[in-house]
Amino acid sequence: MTQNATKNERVVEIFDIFKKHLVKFLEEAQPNHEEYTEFVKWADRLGRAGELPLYMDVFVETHVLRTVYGDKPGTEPSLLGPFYLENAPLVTEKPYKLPMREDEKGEKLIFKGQVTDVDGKPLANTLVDFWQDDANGDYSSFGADAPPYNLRGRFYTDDQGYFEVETIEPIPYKIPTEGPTGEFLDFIDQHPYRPAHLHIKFDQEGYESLITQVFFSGDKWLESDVADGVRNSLMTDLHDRGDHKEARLDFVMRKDQ
Ligand code: MBD
Ligand code: FE
Repeated sequence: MTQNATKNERVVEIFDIFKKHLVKFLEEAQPNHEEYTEFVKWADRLGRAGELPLYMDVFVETHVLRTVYGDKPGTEPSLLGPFYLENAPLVTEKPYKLPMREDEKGEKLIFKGQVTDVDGKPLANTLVDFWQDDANGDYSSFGADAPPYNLRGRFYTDDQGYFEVETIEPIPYKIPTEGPTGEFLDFIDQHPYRPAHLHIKFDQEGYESLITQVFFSGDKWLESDVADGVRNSLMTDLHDRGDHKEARLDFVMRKDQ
């Protein structure tokens, strides 16, 4: 017998566990064959509409994070979400400012923070990868009329692990409702909103990549975030500084393994 070179033991392991729980789930939920067929048609529409990443990141990603990273030290991770793009423009000129239009709508926001390890040692030259929605509630490159990579940028922390970046205040995000994901939201009677949030991904040699989000106290949707991405430790205050707003949050990265 020749060995099947592409057999993946981890897939076998996960599929076995999945089947065990699937049977338990079916025994409890007792979907009939018609309901099964309706589900397959809906899942097919979901995929064809390109909404599979959206649906997964809204309804499943939070559970992956809570299960695996629940009680580890360091900043709590939050959802990567479906709107991350690799290779956002590198911003090198200080003061850092996210790429935006000349007449970008929205309130100017200065966001700052310090990145350290779990012992409080500053992590200089950490790559900070930033993305968010615009004042219309759109992410660039995903149906927005904004130019590619608008409000997306990468920059490095200074020798004290600090960074400070100019952007605009994000607004609450309404996930698309006109497709199969919206259909599903109607079935479960759930609103389509996420509280306003900043997405940040931190990368540093020898440390676990940290993917997280920042939320603002007082937001109307914090308690009922459709994607369940809010964590109390990721909340900060927006301070009014007259012609702009300012917010700060510090971040803690943990070593690889
Ligand atoms: C978002 O903006 C988001 O961050 C997530 C996790 C899911 C859908 C839209
Ligand atoms: Fe988002």
